[in-house]
Amino acid sequence: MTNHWVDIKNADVILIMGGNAAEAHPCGFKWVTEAKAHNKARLIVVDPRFTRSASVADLYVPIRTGTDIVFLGGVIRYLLANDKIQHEYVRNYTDFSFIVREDFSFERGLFSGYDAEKRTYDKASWDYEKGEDGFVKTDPTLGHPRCVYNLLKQHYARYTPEMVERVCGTPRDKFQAVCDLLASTAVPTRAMTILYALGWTQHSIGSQIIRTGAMVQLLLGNIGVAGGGMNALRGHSNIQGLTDLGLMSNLLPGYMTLPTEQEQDYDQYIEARASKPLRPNQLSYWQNYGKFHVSLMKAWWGDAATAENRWAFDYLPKLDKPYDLLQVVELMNQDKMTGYIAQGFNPLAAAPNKAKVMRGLSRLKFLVVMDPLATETSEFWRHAGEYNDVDPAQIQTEVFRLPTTCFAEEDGSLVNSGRWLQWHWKGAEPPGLARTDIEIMSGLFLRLRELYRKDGGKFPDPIVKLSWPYARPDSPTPEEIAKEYSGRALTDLADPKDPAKILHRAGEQLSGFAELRDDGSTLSGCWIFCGAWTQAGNQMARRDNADPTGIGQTLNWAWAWPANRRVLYNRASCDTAGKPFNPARKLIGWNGKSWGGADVPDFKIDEDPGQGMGPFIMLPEGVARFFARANMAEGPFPEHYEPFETPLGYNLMNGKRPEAVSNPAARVFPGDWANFGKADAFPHVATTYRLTEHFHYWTKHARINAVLQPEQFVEIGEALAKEIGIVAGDRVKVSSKRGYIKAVALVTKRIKPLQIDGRTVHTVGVPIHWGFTGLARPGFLANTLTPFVADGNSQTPEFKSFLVKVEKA
Ligand SMILES: Nc1nc2c(c(=O)[nH]1)N[C@H]1C(S)=C(S)[C@@H](COP(=O)(O)OP(=O)(O)OC[C@H]3O[C@@H](n4cnc5c(=O)[nH]c(N)nc54)[C@H](O)[C@@H]3O)O[C@H]1N2
Ligand SMILES: Nc1nc2c(c(=O)[nH]1)N[C@H]1C(S)=C(S)[C@@H](COP(=O)(O)OP(=O)(O)OC[C@H]3O[C@@H](n4cnc5c(=O)[nH]c(N)nc54)[C@H](O)[C@@H]3O)O[C@H]1N2
Ligand SMILES: [Mo]
Repeated sequence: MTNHWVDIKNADVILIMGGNAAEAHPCGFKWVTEAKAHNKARLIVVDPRFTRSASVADLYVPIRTGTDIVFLGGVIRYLLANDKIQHEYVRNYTDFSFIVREDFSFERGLFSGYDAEKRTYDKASWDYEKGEDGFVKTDPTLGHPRCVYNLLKQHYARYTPEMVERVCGTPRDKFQAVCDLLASTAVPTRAMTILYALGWTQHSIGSQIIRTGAMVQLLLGNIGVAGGGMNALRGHSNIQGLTDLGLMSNLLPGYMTLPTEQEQDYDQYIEARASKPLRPNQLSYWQNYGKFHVSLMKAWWGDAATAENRWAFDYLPKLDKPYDLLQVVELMNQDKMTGYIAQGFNPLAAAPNKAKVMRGLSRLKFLVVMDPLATETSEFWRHAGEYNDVDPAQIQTEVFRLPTTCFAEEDGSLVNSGRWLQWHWKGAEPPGLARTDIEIMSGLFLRLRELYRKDGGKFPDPIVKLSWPYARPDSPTPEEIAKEYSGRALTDLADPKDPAKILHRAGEQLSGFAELRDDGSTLSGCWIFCGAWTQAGNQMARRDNADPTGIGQTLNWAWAWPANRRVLYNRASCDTAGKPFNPARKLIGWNGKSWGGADVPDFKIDEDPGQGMGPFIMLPEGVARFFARANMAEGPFPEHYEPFETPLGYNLMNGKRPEAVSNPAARVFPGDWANFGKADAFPHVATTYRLTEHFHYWTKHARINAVLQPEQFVEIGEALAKEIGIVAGDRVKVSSKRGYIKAVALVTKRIKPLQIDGRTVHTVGVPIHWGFTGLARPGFLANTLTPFVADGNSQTPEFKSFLVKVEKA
């Protein structure tokens, strides 16, 4: 979230699109209710299904899955055509006036530089035009035909209400009603929040859907303000912490990135990330990358990371490709993976195309499952009737189960969607043989290190020299690890402005990331967490909910990254002179000497606004981007592509160009092309989702949840039920190109057929929670049905839109 949960109460308009907050985030949803009750906020829900969120909305609007870019592109067109934008904001705080290179082009669904064979773009032309001084050329009059404003207008001119109706199936009057409500927040005193989750991310074009939403918010001046923002409602209680700490194959902690295999040189690696400003007087805060990086390497390798060995740069793996879930399953299938550790993860249930995952797991030599429960993954080799029709004798994989504790049985911190690090305390002692994940990982590490010490190996240094300074090496405490993430001084640190003044003695906890240095004198395991545990103690354990201005800014409750800031980009809540656009919901302001207010300023604290520094200080532009340059796989402006399994078979937005029906830069493994179904055999659109009564695949082990939602069902609209001759309670068979499941039919008024380009399209809803372990009725895995294709940026699978055929079982 750019904002945070409590801040939702400040919104005047709430758009829930690509998520179902009432069911998947029932506690956080109370802030939506607060906004409606106390702020007369209007709630809009755009979803293929009439959900529990929709049931309390002022406006429910249906949409076909995977077509949100057409809808949002239509909104962009409407806002530009009817001059419903916040002018001062857009002119000063975005790249509207920036001039784009002459060789950049877009034609019928493809941008300049496409290589059809490799399915990737040469992105050189996706850039601004630069002057002799190295800065980007701009045209503040916005008259230049290649300035971002004009290119944007031109790009979305095709996204008309007629197209929205034909592609999304959204009735024109409903679309118009959404446009009017959104446009009402273009004035500086009204704000809209967008709440989204997997209904936007789990598509082959997911990242670009989210960008389109962000562009709408920028046009309306809704980023950086109270009650505004782009708010990703995250999943598992600590999934925000997972990405913060870099637990993705291409990331390092704090959103730093691993070097690629082309980057063998340390200086080259740093220079590519420490971007110089693209406009005069801009901050471009990532120029400090080296300080964050060296402090990380000191945390990981201690004294072994020295100036001479370039802070142990050679110890870092150099990436040839992302090693996300689909890649790993693909490598298993190619016999390129010997073993796999599933820690708190149930890939057989969670990954797409169960048959392919099954084949992959069966080819491993060993599989380690660290989990408090028996999962489908740990039992994948067991015959479970029709649901898991395998012959154990044919599977040679050796499976080890290491029973872990569960989050409620240990102390630690969780990062919520609003970036708050909240400390928690254990509620119970773990049962039986269960051990914490930290103990198990430490045990593995100490034994591996011993093996490397004894036997050597190709390159033992990264393991043997890993810093392990914990009082009990076999069981580091959460407190020790939290202090390390936050960071400390390794030598006495003098004040750069006054060398006689010592800021911190060696060994003291640091106050924040501004103190990090690139000379080896500081250590921090995750720079954005720096300040979470200071000399004053554990900031994450703070529980003072005082809210001095009444807008939900409880700065002494827990601790938010970065720097305890609650609303990112909050400088943009003020005009160019530093006066809040909306004094009634003031976050910060300029008092003539410094910035301050109800939040920690996202700006240089003493920067005079007259100097023209832009509010988006992490970007070299200093302003927000409509034109994404080379940062996205499929183009600098979001463009609609059909899901890989499309009920239409063509793309109306580009005149049915055959090479650009679906995302031309999505990731597909060669063997999977034959595994996509077509509408003639699989005429119904399916989408998968969760229910409040279950948490993925593990609450079916708890009796009360298993009783509440005992078995797999699928939601089918009344018209489709009639067409295939079934009534509520009948058993149906749902098939896709990958396999079939059987389920109880729930016939409902909540899913209506859509009219798409002159034909009727039915949507089928498939909740995801059941399988063949636990106390609920044994059943199929929903992911038997889903396709193996991913967004080319995030590698997230297309769980939300695929084709099936439903028939009476
Ligand atoms: N009770 C409960 N809560 C949970 C979880 C759980 O398992 N149980 N899981 C947690 C996790 S890990 C996550 S990631 C979050 C997920 O949170 P959500 O994303 O809110 O959860 P989903 O149920 O997957 O909801 C997706 C919604 O998007 C809609 N949708 C599908 N396709 C499209 C589309 O193309 N466009 C639009 N506009 N909408 C579409 C679906 O109909 C559905 O209503 O929930 C978290 N919260
Ligand atoms: N078709 C379809 N597929 C989907 C989705 C979808 O919407 N549609 N959503 C996707 C999403 S967003 C997600 S997040 C995944 C979820 O997929 P998973 O993360 O695999 O699902 P969970 O059942 O939450 O698995 C978590 C496991 O962690 C264990 N666990 C709990 N506490 C601890 C602990 O402290 N330590 C350890 N080691 N284990 C613990 C639980 O027992 C459980 O088995 O599913 C994905 N798959
Ligand atoms: Mo998730």
